[in-house]
Parts: sequence; structure tokens; C-alpha cells
Amino acid sequence: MPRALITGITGQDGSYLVDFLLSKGYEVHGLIRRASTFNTGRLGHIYVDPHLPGARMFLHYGDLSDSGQLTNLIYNVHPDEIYHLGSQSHVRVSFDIPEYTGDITGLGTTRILEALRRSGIKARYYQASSSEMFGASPPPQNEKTPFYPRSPYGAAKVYSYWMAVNYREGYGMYASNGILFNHESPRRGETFVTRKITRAIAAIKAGKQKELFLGNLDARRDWGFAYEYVQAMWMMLQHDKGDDFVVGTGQSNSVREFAEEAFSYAGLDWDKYVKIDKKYFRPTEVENLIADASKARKILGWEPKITFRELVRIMVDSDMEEAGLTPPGEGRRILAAKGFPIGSKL
Ligand code: NAP
Ligand code: F7E
Repeated sequence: MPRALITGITGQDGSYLVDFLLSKGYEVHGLIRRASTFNTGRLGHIYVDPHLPGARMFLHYGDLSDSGQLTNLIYNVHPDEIYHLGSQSHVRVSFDIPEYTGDITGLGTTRILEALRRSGIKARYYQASSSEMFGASPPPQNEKTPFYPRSPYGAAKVYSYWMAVNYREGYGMYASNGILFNHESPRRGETFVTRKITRAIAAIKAGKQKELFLGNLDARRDWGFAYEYVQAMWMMLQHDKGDDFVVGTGQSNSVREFAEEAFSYAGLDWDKYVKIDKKYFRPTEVENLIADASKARKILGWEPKITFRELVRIMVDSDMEEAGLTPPGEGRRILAAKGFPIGSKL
């Protein structure tokens, strides 16, 4: 049975990756942080008491700031594949806590890579790199586009990217960078713009919210569906050698277009509810991201199936269901029609 270790297992991508790897027959180990409240909400639907026979997911306490524990974890789990997804992943917040972001999102990567190198274990390593590394470089962006990060988060990811390349070249380790463009889902963190919009729509429909405050509506992003992006991570580690791949849809839309599409799907006029609050603007913005994922398509055979419009429907449906409302329902139909093995927990 192949064994995977995931940092960031409690996050959006970590939780979909567990779903996917368990379906592929893996034993999955994950690093979780100690918190005073449960932070395993995204894993509840697959959690099985580890004492029971047949359990294949195991959680271990630790933190990306603690190299001693990371070393123990890698040594004890002895994984075949490591998916390093843990990070302070919020771009706006990285301007408020730049040093912490550098420590966790940047140095955290070095702690894992160094623990792996010293262990002598020949695990394949996946680095969660980001389109934020391209920042101000004009679109479309591919593996050869120069990095020009526009936030402490983006800068920390550039550092991590190069550390993964350095360990690959310097020590012959198998390390791959997945340069993923924005990917969203019903499990997306509530303060990222897509989920903020779809949750607000549900709250407005339920009569619990009257307005939605947003920042820059003109920013454009290449938004895809997260489940497909964790499949791309796995495909990268099945490739015969470590390499770097851009993953995205090739289509970009503005925040305004996302809001228009989502509100109108729910039968609302976005203009009546959306207001601007400057506190959500960033000191430096990334204006436009569009992936050129032709390398991933050619070498890995990866291609996204879910379009922007479909993604919006999946997310609005899910948030309306969560608010106890009856959604229009196209989201679930789209997932079923396109063969996604996603059950009750979207
Ligand atoms: P996410 O939902 O914010 O999840 C981040 C994960 O990292 C959570 O499990 C979080 O734990 C964990 N974490 C944060 N600080 C930690 C620390 N000090 N020690 C240990 N674990 C810590 O992010 P995501 O959307 O799933 O993204 C996964 C990875 O891909 C991240 O590295 C992100 O930067 C990167 N990325 C994301 C996108 C995207 O569009 N989603 C695109 C490109 C790259 P808690 O649950 O306890 O907070
Ligand atoms: O912002 C604008 C904001 O926070 C998208 C992370 O997963 O993807 C994510 O980073 C855009 C920006 O995502 C609000 O200014 C307007 O232009 O949803 P976001 P992000 O910054 O693109 C990359 C690829 C990652 O790697 C990151 O980890 O939306 N925007 N109004 C707003 N953004 C937020 N959050 N909130 C607003 O009210």
C-alpha cells in the first residue's frame, strides 16, 4: 500500500487530496496543528477511528515552525510521497504578518526538505507553488515566465520554489513544483473572495445579511475547481522525474464577473448588495493571471473539466444547502454528469 504524508491536510486542498488518495488505495498521514477548537471539519466525512481495522488516515500533531517534530514525523511515517501543502496561504493577511508568513510559508519548506534529506528516505516531494509568484508578470504565464511576486506570501513561495529546485539539483532528490493558479470549491476558506461571495449570497437569501463588502473588483484570476488540481498534484508525482508544472484553466475572469455570475444564478442583482470597503485593497495587487498549462497537458495529460460558470454554480449550491435553503441545483448535476466521485460532502 503506498503511503503519503500531507502537510496542510486540514485545508481545502489537503482534504480533497485525502479523498483522492484513499480512493487510489493509499495510506495517508497528515500533519495537524493543535488548536483550542476542532480544525478537522473538512476531514469529518472520511475520519475513521485509527484503532479500527481498515483505518487508512492517521493524523499527527506538529507545526511547520518545529523542525524537530517534522524530522520525527518523516522518519516514523517513512512515506513514499510527501505533499507539502501547509502554509499561511492568505495573500492579504501576509501583508499584516509578513515575518510569520516568511517563517511558515517559506522556511517551513526548508524544514521539510532538510528533514527528508537527512532521513535518507527516497520519498517523492510535491511543493505547493503558486501563480502568486508571477505577480506583475503579464499573462499568459507558464513555467518560463519570470517571477515578480507582489506580496510577502508571493515572495515566500518564490523562496520555497527555489529551495525545492535546489534540493532536486543539489542532492538528486525527487522534488516537483506544482505552480497552481487559483482553485476554489465548497471547501474553500471563507475569507477568499469566491467563497466570501457565495456564502454572502446564501446569507442574503436566508435573510441574515443585507450587504457584501469587497475590495478590488477589477482583479482578474484564473479560477478552477480544486478537486481537479489535487489530481494534478498526484499526476506530477507519478511522472518519472521531478519537474515543474503550471496548472490552471487558461481563462481569466474579474472579481466583478464572479459576483455577477454568482448573484444572478441565485436570482439576485449583485449591484444592489455589493459595496466597496478599501480595507480589502492590497498595498500591491496582482492584476491578471492566466495559466498556460500546455506543459501539464502534454506531459501529464492533465486537463480541467469544470468551467468558470460551472464552478460558480457548484459553490453557490453548496453554500445555499449549508444555509438550509433549496439551491437551484445545477452544481450537483454538473459534478455527477462529469463523473466526480464527490458524495454528500462537496
Ligand atoms: P488552506 O485551505 O489555507 O490550507 C492551509 C493548510 O496549512 C491548513 O491545513 C493549515 O492548518 C495549514 N497550516 C497553516 N499554518 C501551519 C503551520 N504553522 N503548521 C502546520 N500547518 C499549517 O490552503 P489551500 O487552499 O488548501 O492551499 C494548499 C497549498 O497550496 C498552500 O500552500 C497554498 O499556499 C497553496 N496554493 C493554493 C492555491 C489555491 O488557489 N487554493 C493556489 C496555489 C497554491 P489549519 O487548518 O490548522 O489552519
Ligand atoms: O483574492 C480580490 C483580491 O484572496 C482574489 C490563495 O489561495 O490564490 C489565492 O490568493 C482577488 C484579489 O485570492 C476581496 O484583491 C476583492 O485580487 O481570493 P483571494 P488570491 O489573493 O488570488 C493564490 C493562487 C494562492 O496561492 C493563495 O494561497 O480578489 N478581492 N475583494 C478580494 N479578496 C478577498 N480575499 N476579499 C475581498 O473582499
